[in-house]
This record gives sequence, structure tokens and C-alpha cells, in this order.
Amino acid sequence: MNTTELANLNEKYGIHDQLTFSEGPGGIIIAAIRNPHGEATVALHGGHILSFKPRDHDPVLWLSQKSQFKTGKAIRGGIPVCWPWFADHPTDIDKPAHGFVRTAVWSVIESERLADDSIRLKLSIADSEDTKKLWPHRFKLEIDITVSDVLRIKLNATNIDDKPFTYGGALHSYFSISSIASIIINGLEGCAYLDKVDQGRRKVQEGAISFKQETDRIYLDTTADCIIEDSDIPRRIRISKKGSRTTVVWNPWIAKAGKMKDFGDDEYKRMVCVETTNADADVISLAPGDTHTLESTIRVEPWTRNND
Ligand code: TA6
Repeated sequence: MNTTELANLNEKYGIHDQLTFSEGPGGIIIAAIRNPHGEATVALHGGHILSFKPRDHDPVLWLSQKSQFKTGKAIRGGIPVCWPWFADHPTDIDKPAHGFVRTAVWSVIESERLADDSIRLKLSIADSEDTKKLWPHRFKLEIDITVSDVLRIKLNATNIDDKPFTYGGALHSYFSISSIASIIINGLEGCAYLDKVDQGRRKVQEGAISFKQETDRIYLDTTADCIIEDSDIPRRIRISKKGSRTTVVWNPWIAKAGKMKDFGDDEYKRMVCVETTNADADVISLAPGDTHTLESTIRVEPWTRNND
């Protein structure tokens, strides 16, 4: 984007001191949001929330120090938008993992300061000749982000084609934690999951989730809140959701982290993914003209020993 286009973007969608657009690493355009309740940064590349920090708290999202801000490359960390499929394409391994919108440039369509001083930013992307080569459907996808001391994200998918389509996807959120060895995640007790580090075997979650090895689990048919209990900070991060029946929990651990160029060898210790998803049996079918919303709300809460 040239300086004139950037100036026009700020003219049309900037909000004095609370929402400004500038050029970031790799030339990607980044929206910086700041208000009395919190702050966030969002890249137009991938419609990708890079950071979120409620006032008086440490940053909530994790971003790799080795993340590559490159055309065609997904940013490692923050909240990648995985769409219109989650993980590998169901039938064609040569298609990009997690779909194609997280590596495309989105457009700004709306910005607003709300009555409570929250800032709302909407970005969108639609089908193109390139996307149709990967997925033969006409769609409009919007990400609607509201930043206060809570981060509210709505991913609105609309079928603008003349035939139905079925899709999966996720808000693939990376969270910043004190240490993967000391956190637990509550909320998924008793939930069935597919264990991707044990040949996809179907299991049932017993008690809280703790981490002692690579962990990659697709929890099925759940609408539950997940709470990351971080006693060392101390804080709790609550991830609530609507329009999602799958939750994915991931930590790459040592070997997998070591194999990823955009992931520091030791960085696995300070992150965990809790992903608001629709995958496997929970994929969404949309009739022409219909819209489905996947919603994730992220907030920090005080940590108490009795985990009330
Ligand atoms: O959400 C977990 C997962 O599907 C893992 O299997 C791992 O592949 C992770 O996503 C990251 O995928 P990426 O394509 O971003 O490297």
C-alpha cells in the first residue's frame, strides 16, 4: 500500500488517537487500537488479530518472535483465521492447511467508537478467481472485532453463491501463559475428543487438561467456555464462544516446535492454543443467501485458589 492509500485509509476509517493504520513488518498494514479499557493490533494480512492487552493486565495473546510477515505466509501467533477448512484439506493434501484466508489481504469496511469507548473494526474478504481454484464457491467473510477490556470477535460467513456449500474453520487463538508446565485448562471435562497425537483415537477428557507432551486435541460437540488457569501470573483467561461446537487445544512441545521455522525452539513453554472451531462432524452447511457467525469472546479474570 502506498502512502496515499494509507492516508486515505486513515482518513476514512481512522479514529483520532484510538484507531490508526500504519505499515508494519514486511509492509503489511496494521491497525493499532487503543482506548481507556485496552489495546489491540490487527493486520489486514489474514484479517489477523496480532495482540490484545486489557488495561492493567499483561498481553493476552502470544506472537512468535520468529513469525514471518510475508505475502502468502500465515503469521505465527495471535488469532489466525482458518477458513473454509480446518487443518489439512479433507481430500487434497496439496491445498494449504487451514484454508486460504489467513494468507490473503483483507479490506477494511467499517470502524466505530461505541458509547462505552470500545473500538469496533470490521474487515472483509470475498471469493476471487484465485480462491475459486482452491474452493469453487462464492462467499463473503467478515471479521467484526470489538476491543475494550474484553476482546469480542465475530466471524460472519455468507453464502453468496446459487448453491449450498459446507465449510469448517476456526479462530485459532494463541494465548500467552507463564509456563505450559504449570497451567491447566478447565471446561472440557467429560468431553469427547480426537487425539491427533495418538492416531486420531477418540477419547474422553478426564478432569482438567494439563500438559506433559505435544498436545493436539479436537474436542467435539461442545459449546463450553474454556478457562486457562495460570496460577503463576496469576490470572485466568476465559474463552467463551457461540456458533461453534468444536474446541481445539494445541501445544507443539519440543520436537514439533523445533521443526517450525517460524516458531522459536523454546517458545512452546510460553503459549497454548485454545481454538474456537467448527471441524469434523461440526462443519457448517450454508444455503444460498444464508450467514453463519462464529463468535469468540476473550477476557481476563482474577485467579483464585479454589477455582470458583
Ligand atoms: O490447531 C492445531 C493444528 O491443527 C496443529 O495440528 C498444528 O498443525 C497447528 O494447527 C498449526 O498449524 P499451522 O498450519 O499454522 O502450522
